[in-house]
Amino acid sequence: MRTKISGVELRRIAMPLVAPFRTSFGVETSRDVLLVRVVTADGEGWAECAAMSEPRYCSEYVDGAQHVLREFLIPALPKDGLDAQAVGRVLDPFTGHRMAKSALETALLDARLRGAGESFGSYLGAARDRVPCGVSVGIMDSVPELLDAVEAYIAEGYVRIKLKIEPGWDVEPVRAVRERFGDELLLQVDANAAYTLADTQHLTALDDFGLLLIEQPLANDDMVQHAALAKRLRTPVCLDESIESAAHAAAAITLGACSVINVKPARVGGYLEARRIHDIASAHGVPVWCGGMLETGIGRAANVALAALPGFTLPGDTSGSHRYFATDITEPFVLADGHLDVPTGPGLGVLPLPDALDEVTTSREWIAL
Ligand code: NPG
Repeated sequence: MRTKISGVELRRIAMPLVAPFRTSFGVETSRDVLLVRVVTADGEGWAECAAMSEPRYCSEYVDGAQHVLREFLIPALPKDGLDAQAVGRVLDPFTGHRMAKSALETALLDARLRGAGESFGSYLGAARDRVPCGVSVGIMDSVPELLDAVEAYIAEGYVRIKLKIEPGWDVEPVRAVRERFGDELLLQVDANAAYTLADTQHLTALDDFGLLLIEQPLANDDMVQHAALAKRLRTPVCLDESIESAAHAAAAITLGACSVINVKPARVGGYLEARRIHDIASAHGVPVWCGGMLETGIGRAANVALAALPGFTLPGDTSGSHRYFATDITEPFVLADGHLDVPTGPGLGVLPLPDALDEVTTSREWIAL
């Protein structure tokens, strides 16, 4: 079904975080988010671009994403309209820029699904109406501070804890969390590419703690080295940054570079590619889970829908809105019994609240087609 598009609004919002979030690649204190709103003959569609302020997690960054959308991706959309499922093919001649592409495709899918009265979850193939939620815990100044934070998240109901690690903050915090909260706690770690293969011996110390997985221990393009490391560790290796497409996922599985995949739709160019990764992983018996990038309610809604697919067998980084923001731009996602409900309304099932959105808006531009 072809949808005629009249234009796209690119809107920037500034969202202060409730607490600084530190990873091995930097500290976030506020989220500078690019929102995409498409206006089509079917109605409007919304999406959130996951690119961060600086190109540290990957090469994309929010000013660059807005630039490539304005100058290349939006002008490439055919004037007489297109099927939202064909967006990927239309944008394919432009290399990279997956986060920008993902936002444009998602907004067009949202418009189409809202027009058709179908939810994003139903369209993607969701198999449940709520998803179990984990929480990602940043690097802290001290172990007692970390234990307090983990205790509070467990009290809120989070069913799985992910600790950010880096050289100098790995075995000790993991041991402390295990000793304090016991062996039953679902626990995993995320290095964001902070180690090299020379650290193998050191990383084997983590094998004693019954972790669900170690995420992205080595550099993004170290696929072969990840395969070598995976042979030496008992802890399952999960890839995040290394997997930018279904082709990468297939290669990683074939190589033995990972036995679990963190699927972040923005990182792989959109929810349709994310579903392809889910399908490939499922066919190989490789579990996947849904990552997060400090999304507002708009991005969170789409992630929760994806996390409801049958192959997402591990809890995701699909935390409640208040994990990051005092006030969200949508109705907040609130944890109930450690789960979030999959939105059931048409499209993403949530919309920005106009007043909350205006309050945090820092700029808007309209690109007519
Ligand atoms: O809960 O939304 C969330 C964040 C989960 O740790 C998280 N995200 O490396 O997975 C990651 C990390 C991240 C955050 C990556 C921001 C990139 C940007």
